[in-house]
Amino acid sequence: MGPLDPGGRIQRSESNSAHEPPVTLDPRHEHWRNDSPVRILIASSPHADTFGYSMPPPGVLRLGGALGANGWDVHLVDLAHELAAGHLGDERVLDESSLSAAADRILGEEPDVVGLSTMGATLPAALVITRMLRERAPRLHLHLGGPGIGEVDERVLERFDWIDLIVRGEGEDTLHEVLQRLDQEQSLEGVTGITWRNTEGRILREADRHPLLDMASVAPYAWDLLPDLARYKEVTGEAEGLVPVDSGRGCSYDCSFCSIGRYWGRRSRTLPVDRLVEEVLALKDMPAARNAYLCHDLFGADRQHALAFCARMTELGAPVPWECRARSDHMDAELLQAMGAAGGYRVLLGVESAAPEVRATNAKNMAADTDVLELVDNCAAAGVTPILSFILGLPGEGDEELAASLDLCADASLRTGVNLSLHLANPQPNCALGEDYNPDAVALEGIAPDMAWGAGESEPERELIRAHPDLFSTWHLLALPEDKLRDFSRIAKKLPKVLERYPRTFCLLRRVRGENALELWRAWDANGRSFEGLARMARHTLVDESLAWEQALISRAPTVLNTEHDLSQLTAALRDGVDLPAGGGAYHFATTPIEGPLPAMRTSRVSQDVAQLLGELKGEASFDSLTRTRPELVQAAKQLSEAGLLTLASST
Ligand code: B12
Ligand code: SF4
Repeated sequence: MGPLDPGGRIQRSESNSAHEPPVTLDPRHEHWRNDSPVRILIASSPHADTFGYSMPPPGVLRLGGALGANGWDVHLVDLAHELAAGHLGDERVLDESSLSAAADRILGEEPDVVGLSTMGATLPAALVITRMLRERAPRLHLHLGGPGIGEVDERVLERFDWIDLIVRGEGEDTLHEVLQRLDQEQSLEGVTGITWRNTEGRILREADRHPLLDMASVAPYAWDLLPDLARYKEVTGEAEGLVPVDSGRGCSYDCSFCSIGRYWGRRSRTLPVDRLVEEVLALKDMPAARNAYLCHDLFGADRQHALAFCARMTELGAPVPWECRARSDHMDAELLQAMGAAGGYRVLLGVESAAPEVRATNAKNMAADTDVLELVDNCAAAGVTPILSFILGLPGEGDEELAASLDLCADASLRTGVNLSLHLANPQPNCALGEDYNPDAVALEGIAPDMAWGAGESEPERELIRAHPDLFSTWHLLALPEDKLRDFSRIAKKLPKVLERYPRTFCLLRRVRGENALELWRAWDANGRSFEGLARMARHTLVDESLAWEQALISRAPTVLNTEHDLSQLTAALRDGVDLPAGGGAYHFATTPIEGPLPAMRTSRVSQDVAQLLGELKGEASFDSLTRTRPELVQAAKQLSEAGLLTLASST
């Protein structure tokens, strides 16, 4: 690290090379590089989240495309992928040694300027790597950019004097202008969108840059500058073949817990329909690509754009499946139908809380008439799987509001194919929660907020996090009583899994015990048994039958169920709050796997004879073996097979 000299200039005094003289880093007065064109390297900061490894970073790809189009000698390195691929060490974990290898990997490209792309979670690693870079190559110009740096820019420059410049917000035009100035050895004064250190060591925050108004001008991805997508998928084994598409940027809202609105200047823009269609269709020619992941957080904010995109994809025969992210109040039956027809198969929806007051306190501004359960039904009708996202412990949430959210999760889980995603409120920088609660926020051992998963665990990162808690509130939770935070964390981890596996049994238990979802959760949590154990403790025949049914569905194996209750009435009874099916009857059901893009099961009501026959045929592997062992059953087995109730291979 270079100390500040008395004149306030940064003196780069430490060098690994005995031949290298100390240099001052000031483009106005010094040749800080040789005379060849500026060579810039953009790297994404390393991260140990497996899902993260599986997708190349779209921001870095766009920057590569934009700088290349402007004639710069640009290189890209995705350090998350390099880490996972074992290129930074066999251990494939973030530690002193892999961070050091990351610095060497960057230096191996012989850049003049290095820009690290950071999220809040990867900022500590970015700082460790850039510190190493400064020690090893004092002449390098070191930049940071990305969503992790938008608001802590001045403090980062004040405290870490090895960083020269921070780009705030959209990077394409800003970086181009910075490189032009550096290339011509001109001052950076007045370049909008940067915070930087001048000759006197003063930190200057230039005015914000206006976000690009027209996304038509963004350059195509520089796919050729990163490893092939197939390498990404090979390394992580991710099977969905997801490819991120920079489909739109920004958000005009300012929800208290989210930094996206502020980072992108509270403006939402979309990639023009033709460009978006083109970028999605490009997946067809990309080995290992299957599904497009539209990155814009606000699909449907521009409804005409969303409908036009869907119409075009439908005309083309929906050749590429895609998923997106949206506000619940921007979706409705018409748009969802259009999405489903166009290949849209999944949408992440921010619900945050079931309580309108909590949403209002946290500036969600969700339309008052949004009916989440109706929305889920509309998703099911359109064949689009909703992921409902909730945040636990937001300001304004008490037990009553929390119970309402968990009840909503339970009710939604009774609808077909819902995914639930529960999070803890996290006062990260650049959002209202960060501003209002940062000084009191707490880090709790064993509970990393989702934003921080997979990062901040190496000693050099931890040292920075400990020394600068105000910069790294990505690791913090709201200052609520510890037992409450731990309770939220257990709910977030365990409840979605139970509701995805046992939606009926959970809702049935809630009903027969006369409890709400929070009370039932607490009873289960205090009991310490598995959920199945808790259900059996109820000693209630319908609960037992519901559990057996759901276990059969989870097992994905064909199963016969003989019950006292008509299970075909159960879901509707729970969903609509009408009488539960009466006991004392004799019902028979068969569960069978069905073909489709996602694993699914069908439950059919069958006669006693069929149930008996299916029971007898259980364990039979093929028609050939059946012909040898029980020839008298072959004809009946064929009929069952044609009815979709039996799956026997035709030959061994
Ligand atoms: C796609 C996406 C992913 C992908 C790809 C990640 C990646 N490395 O790019 C996946 C699914 C892998 C992912 C994972 C994670 N993500 Co993510 N992700 C997104 C999402 C939806 C879109 C990002 C995007 O590509 N936008 C489009 C591109 C063009 O924008 P961009 O990357 O920001 O880049 C532009 C500018 O920021 C700037 N810029 C960026 N880097 C640099 C560098 C330099 C030098 C310069 C000059 C400029 C610059 O210029 C770019 C072009 O204009 C955003 C939400 C959002 N809308 O931003 C969340 C988001 C970025 N993710 C987030 C998080 C927390 C994560 C995880 C850390 C979660 C976790 N704990 O596991 C992981 C990290 C994994 C990893 N390896 O990095 C948070 C970050 C919050 C924050 N303030 O830091 C966001 C904002 C979502 C949120 N919940 O708020 N993510
Ligand atoms: S949660 Fe969604 S709507 Fe709210 S600010 Fe973030 S991106 Fe915008």
